[in-house]
Amino acid sequence: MRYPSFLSLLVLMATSPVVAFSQNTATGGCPTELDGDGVVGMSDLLIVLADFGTTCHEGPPSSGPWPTLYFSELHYNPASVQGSDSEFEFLELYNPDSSAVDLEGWSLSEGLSFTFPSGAVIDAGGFVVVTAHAVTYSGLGYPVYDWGSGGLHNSGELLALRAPDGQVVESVTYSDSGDWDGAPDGLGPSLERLFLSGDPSSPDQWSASINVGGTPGAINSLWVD
Ligand SMILES: [Ca+2]
Ligand SMILES: [Ca+2]
Ligand SMILES: [Ca+2]
Repeated sequence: MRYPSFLSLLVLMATSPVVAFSQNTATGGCPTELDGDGVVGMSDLLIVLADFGTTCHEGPPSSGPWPTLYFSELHYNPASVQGSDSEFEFLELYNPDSSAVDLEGWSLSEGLSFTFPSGAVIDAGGFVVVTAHAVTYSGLGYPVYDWGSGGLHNSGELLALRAPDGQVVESVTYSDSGDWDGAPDGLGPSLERLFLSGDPSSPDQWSASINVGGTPGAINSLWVD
């Protein structure tokens, strides 16, 4: 659709009688009566023109029900041959749904503190990577966000994903001990989710990636679901 230019609207205003924009509010209501004087007039048009060209964005919903997103991969202790934790740590989120999810206002809490900015989206069936050092993983074909300060503890910790109203959509407590695979703890692979069903804090839901450095932004190497 081709919209009239701002200039042509000004010409229209200058050449049209004011009465053309006037309408009595007593006859059926006037959604374009903006300045409260009871008449749809030139001052209302000027209010509209002040916003002319603005892209209107309703923003994400502010309440649930929320789609379920998953922690799908944790690279909490990259091997020294790959590089430092502060440059190569990442976590990955996965959206199994058939619709994209607007991530604005979603946040990571507990072990990390990060809120997704306006414009953040996780595609249908897609991944986003959140990392200590976004430059490391940028330009590789998937969305990357920098969590700022802090990092993923090498001995494990609690991570939570919260919807914009603060509701915890998913949380995971990972570890490098007990029944948890120890290879992601500095030997090269990341810790990858195997299943989307079951307790995300159970070690049998996770396994070491077959790839050194894991599979950031892509389906996991040993995905079962
Ligand atoms: Ca770490
Ligand atoms: Ca390390
Ligand atoms: Ca992955």
